[in-house]
Amino acid sequence: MHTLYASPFSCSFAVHLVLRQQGIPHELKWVDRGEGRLIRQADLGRINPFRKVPTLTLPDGEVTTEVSSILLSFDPRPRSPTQIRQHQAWLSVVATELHKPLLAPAFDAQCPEGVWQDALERLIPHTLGVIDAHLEDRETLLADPEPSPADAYLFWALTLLRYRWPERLSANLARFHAAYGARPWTGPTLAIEQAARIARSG
Ligand SMILES: N[C@@H](CCC(=O)N[C@@H](CS)C(=O)NCC(=O)O)C(=O)O
Repeated sequence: MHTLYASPFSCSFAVHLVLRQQGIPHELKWVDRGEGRLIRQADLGRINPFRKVPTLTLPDGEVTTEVSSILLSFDPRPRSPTQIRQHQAWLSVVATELHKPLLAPAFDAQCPEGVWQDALERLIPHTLGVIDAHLEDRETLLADPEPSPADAYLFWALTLLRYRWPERLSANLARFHAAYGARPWTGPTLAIEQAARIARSG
C-alpha cells in the first residue's frame, strides 16, 4: 500500500487528490507543520531529510518526495513528448510561480507579510492572468477531458488563493476551480482534509 505523509490543506493535498482520483489504495499519515517550515516530526527526516510533505512511500518501500515529481509519476495518460513537456511546465508554473513565492510564505504564520506581499502585488496578477487566458477555452490545463495531476496541483493552489484572496480569482479561474471541485473524487478528499484539520487544531 502507498503511504502519504500529509498535512491538511498543504500541497500534499494535490497528491491525495490524485491517489483518490485513480483509486490507488493508500494510508494517510498526518504530520504537524512546524516553525521554520519544517515538519515537526523529526522521524519524517529519516525518510525525507527535507522534512516536507508530500512524502510518499510506495508499496515496495521506495520513498518519493517533491510534489511535482510525485505528481508527474502518477500521470495516468500515455502522452506525446510535447504533452509530457507541457505537463511538466504546468507543474513547474504552480510550484515556482504560485506555491513557493506566495502560498508557502503567506500561510506561514511566522513569516513577515513583507516577504510575500511583493509577490502578491507584482508577480501574481500576471501569472494568474496567463493561466486565466490559457483556461479561456479549456476545462483542464492540458485540454484533456480527464484532469491531469497538474490540474490537481492548480486546484490546491486556487483553493488557498480563494480562501485568502477570493477577489483574485477571475472568471476562468473560478470556473476551473468549480469544475475540478465537482469531480467525484474531490468532495470526499476535501472532507478528509477538513476532518484532519479540525482534529489537529482541536
Ligand atoms: N520542495 C518541496 C516543498 C514542499 C513544501 O513546501 N511542503 C510544505 C507544505 S505545502 C511543508 O512540508 N512545509 C513544512 C512546514 O511548513 O512545516 C516539494 O516541492 O514537494
